[in-house]
Amino acid sequence: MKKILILIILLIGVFLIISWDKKETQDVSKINTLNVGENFTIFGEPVEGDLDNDGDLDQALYVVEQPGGSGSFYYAVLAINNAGEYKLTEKMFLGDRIAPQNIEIKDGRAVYNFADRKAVEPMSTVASVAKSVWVHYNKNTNEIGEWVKDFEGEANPEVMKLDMKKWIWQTATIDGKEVNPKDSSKFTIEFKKDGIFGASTDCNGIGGNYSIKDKQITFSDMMGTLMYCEGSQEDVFKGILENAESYYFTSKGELKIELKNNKGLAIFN
Ligand SMILES: [Ca+2]
Repeated sequence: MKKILILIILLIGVFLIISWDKKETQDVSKINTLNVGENFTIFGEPVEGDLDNDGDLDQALYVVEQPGGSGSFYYAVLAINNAGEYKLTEKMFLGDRIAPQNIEIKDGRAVYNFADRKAVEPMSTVASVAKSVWVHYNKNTNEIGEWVKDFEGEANPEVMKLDMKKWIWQTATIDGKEVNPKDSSKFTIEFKKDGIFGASTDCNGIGGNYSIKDKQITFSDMMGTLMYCEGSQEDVFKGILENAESYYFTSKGELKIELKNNKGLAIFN
């Protein structure tokens, strides 16, 4: 009788251990079961942090594509946590045969640190140039892009600046709706070094001041010519400037301006 009792207790114990183990494995492996795409694998351990500013932990990961041949293409991908379900963003290319070091979470962004080669060095050279790519997640569009931090005074041609060109408005998402300029070429904005900007719409010219602090941008003292044009989209464009909150650049060469209160986003190129 005693033996049977001990046996039963042992069996219960074993059962508990097995089910506990299973539970743990499921939680940990959740991220690893994400389908990152054919020929892609997750490289190293994902790093946790809040990347969409909603208080829960998201994940940043390296994925590597080995399509065959000698290339190994590394990408940044974020897994955004929605009540325990992770949704992957698109992939952002980092480099071919780079040497990933780690990922840090800073100011709600994922910083990918890795070693790459100089542009002039052949692929056979060991990657030795330290690089950090700040990856910014946009909640409104579920897109990621490179965020260029503190570029003032940089002479690197790869680093984008507000005053590098005349920006042309391409599209916007405002209150969940896509808004496209009827004639994109008419909506432009130019940033001068002294904090003054000049813009044009499909009707008037606008000018004023802008100020930048960290990633934040504010347009102020806006003035313009006062022509009236039937069917003009000037109010939409002015609304973008008036509601601008922050900006960043993407690897596609775009300038993205995010609006206050998650109202939306405008894309310039
Ligand atoms: Ca989050």
